[in-house]
Amino acid sequence: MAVGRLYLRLLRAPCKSVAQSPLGGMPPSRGLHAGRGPRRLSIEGNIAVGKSTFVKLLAKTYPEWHVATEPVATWQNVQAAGTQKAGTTPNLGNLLDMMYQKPARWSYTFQTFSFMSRLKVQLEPLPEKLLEANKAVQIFERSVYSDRYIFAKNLFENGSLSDMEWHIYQDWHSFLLQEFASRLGLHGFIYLQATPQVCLKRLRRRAREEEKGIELAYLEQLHGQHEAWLVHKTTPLHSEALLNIPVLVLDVNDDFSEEVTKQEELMKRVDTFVENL
Ligand code: UDP
Ligand code: D5M
Ligand code: MG
Repeated sequence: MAVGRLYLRLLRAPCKSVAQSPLGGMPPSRGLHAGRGPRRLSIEGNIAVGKSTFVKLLAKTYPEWHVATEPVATWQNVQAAGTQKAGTTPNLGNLLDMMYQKPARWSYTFQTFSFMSRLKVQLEPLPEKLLEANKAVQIFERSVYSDRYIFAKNLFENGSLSDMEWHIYQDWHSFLLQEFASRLGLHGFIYLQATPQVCLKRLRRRAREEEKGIELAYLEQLHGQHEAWLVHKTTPLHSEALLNIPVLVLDVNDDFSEEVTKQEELMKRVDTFVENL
């Protein structure tokens, strides 16, 4: 389609913003999927709210979609890259555990590593099956945005990142997001919402070793960050485009891991949301 005609079509589309994105090629905001390329969504939510469970459910319901889980295993087992001395072990340790044990020492390091691993996941080329699909959908468990607007921000506010670290972090984060804008953009967020108490119950049930010391207060802080960013929209963001990305809020306080009726209800909401992107 000629660019002019496409532009006219976009202008006529009801309730859809055509404001020029400050992020260049980043998918523009509010339900504006230009009809080409995959719809890209991130599943957001507190620790242990059920994101991985939800992503698995999506994969089962929509086998044609491409889903990417959070690279937690990479953080739990950091491998040295080719530069280690002969005879030394390539396993550098469990950075997730190190961060929880000594947050002031390892939080900044963790942010650099988690950002890189999320960046790589979000930049991966489209799988073959999506290239051929009519309406392709890509799902990510969390994103480079939650890294910053949930975790890094919270670690700064609770004193685990210094002023200097937070400043430097934001500087390179904004720079890299702009550099990769055309390939990083998302068209929607699905926010799995539950009380910190429910998350704590699920966290204890999962019993991930590194998370044994997590207390309700930390989940309450993270809950507040999610609500501020995705519901109240009071979190200061690096770009307006991000503010306008549509958010589907799903209440998952009731168990959905075994409840077929609840699962069907959630999938229906996702279906409608994705259709309208
Ligand atoms: N879980 C649950 N009910 C739910 C969703 C999840 O009991 O409705 C359990 C799930 O089996 C796991 C824990 O809660 O033991 C955390 O879920 P998950 O790993 O999916 O959470 P994430 O940290 O990825 O958000
Ligand atoms: O999240 C996986 C685990 O990793 C959980 O303990 C939170 C932690 N996590 C994820 N991203 C970050 C950042 N950027 N900083 C600090 N901690 C982080 P789960 O919710 O279980 O999928
Ligand atoms: Mg998970």
